[in-house]
Amino acid sequence: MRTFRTPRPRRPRRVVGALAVTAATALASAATLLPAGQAGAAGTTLRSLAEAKGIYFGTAITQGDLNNAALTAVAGSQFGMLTPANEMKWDTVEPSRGSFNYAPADRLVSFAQAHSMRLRGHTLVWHSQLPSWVGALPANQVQAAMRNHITNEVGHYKGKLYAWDVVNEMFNEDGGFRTDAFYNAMGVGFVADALRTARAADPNVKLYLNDYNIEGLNAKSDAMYNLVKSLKSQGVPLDGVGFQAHFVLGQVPSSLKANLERFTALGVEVAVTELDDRMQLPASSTALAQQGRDYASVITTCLAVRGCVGITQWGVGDGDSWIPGTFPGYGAATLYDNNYQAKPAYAASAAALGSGAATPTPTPSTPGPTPTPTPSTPGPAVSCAVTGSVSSWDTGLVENLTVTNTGSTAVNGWKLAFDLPAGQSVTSAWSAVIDPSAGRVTAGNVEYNGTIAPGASASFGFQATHTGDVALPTGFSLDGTPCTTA
Ligand code: 9MR
Repeated sequence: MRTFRTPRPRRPRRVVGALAVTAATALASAATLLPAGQAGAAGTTLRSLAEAKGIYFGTAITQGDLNNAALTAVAGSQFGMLTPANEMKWDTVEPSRGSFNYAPADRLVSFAQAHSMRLRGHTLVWHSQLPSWVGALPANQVQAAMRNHITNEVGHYKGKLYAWDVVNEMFNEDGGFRTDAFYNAMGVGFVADALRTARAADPNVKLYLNDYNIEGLNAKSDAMYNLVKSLKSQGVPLDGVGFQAHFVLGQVPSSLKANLERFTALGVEVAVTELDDRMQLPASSTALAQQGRDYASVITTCLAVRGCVGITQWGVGDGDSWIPGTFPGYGAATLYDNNYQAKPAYAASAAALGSGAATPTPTPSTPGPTPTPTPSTPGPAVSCAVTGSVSSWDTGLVENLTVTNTGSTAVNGWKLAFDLPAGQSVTSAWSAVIDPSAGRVTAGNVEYNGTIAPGASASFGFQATHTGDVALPTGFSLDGTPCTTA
């Protein structure tokens, strides 16, 4: 990790993290990755459509899936975020105490990087897929084992992930805490302890709590809400809440939007992390049409909630889904059939992401009355400072930048220009629109971070390819005024 010499500013309190690239950039990058025969409308992908709207669209895959050419062709082109479905779980990573195995997850990380996908880490602390040695520990050793596991795994993937599901599925359906090894040993405090340990191991990755059946307003989501509120009030590092969203056909909760919004009001971002929508088999055309409406409503809701940063479908096609194995007689839960052909829900999802939206015809400008200039006392000149960090691997890098308004008047709508080192080329960006992709580029604000009050900051980031020079950019200027970096 390289940083400017300045100390890192406090993590911004505002909800950030939605992905946004210019439509042109998104389509261009998706097009270069699009394999022949790809299902979906020519030239557009769920990924590019979602990114043009400022959110991500992701999927979960296993290392075994990497041997399936049809699956990887869809995964690598249609989705911009990848969650390893099993390979980052405790039973794979640390099957015996102190012995760590990252090879399976590393393969998935390499696949994501090769396809310029970002990654969600799943999951560090969970009662399931937990090796028996953890459950057999005396209570007074569980905290040390948990901390060691988190420190090692988060450290291994430091700088490579967008987010971690730090604690998964900690609640029972009635909102009580699940009495697993962690709760039994440490009580409710294990959640804060896990989050703090993760933050110490990677200061930049987003830290999430993740659960199912918390999508609507109910006792379980109330419990998550109260926990998040309490953690935030104590200053515990927590950036987001993941709503798994394993839905049953026709039962997307009508309170989804209100529920997501009560969480974002607490200062966390939200994401749909494991979306699927199961139906009784065989699937009828009526059911498949309903599934399209279900997917579309989830997407429309996320787009309508400021701070909803993206949606991940759990699995690529119906044949990869966990549903038939767990709910006999049910299935057909994803956007793709067993042969990776797009189902009606694909078109419904693409439409919800704006695929059919007509490009607005610019209104011919008839010269109207000249607006009277508002008398203004000239305020102090814009003044700014930029801090940043970069994490790189052989051909790629992830960079996070924070621009602070060091002047005394608010900035309303901003453009930060800077020079990328030779050989670096932006492939995707979040919380800013970056154009062009190389050379002297300009990052412009997205809707929700356009105003920077005096003393406040805006943060954004991008992923780029490089040819060896992984230095931070130089020559920053905010709306034409040079910024300091040291
Ligand atoms: O998709 C995962 C499947 O391959 C595993 O067999 C299963 C074991 O619990 O876990 C699945 O993923 C789960 C996820 O990690 C947490 N939420 C529920 C998912 C479906 O079971």
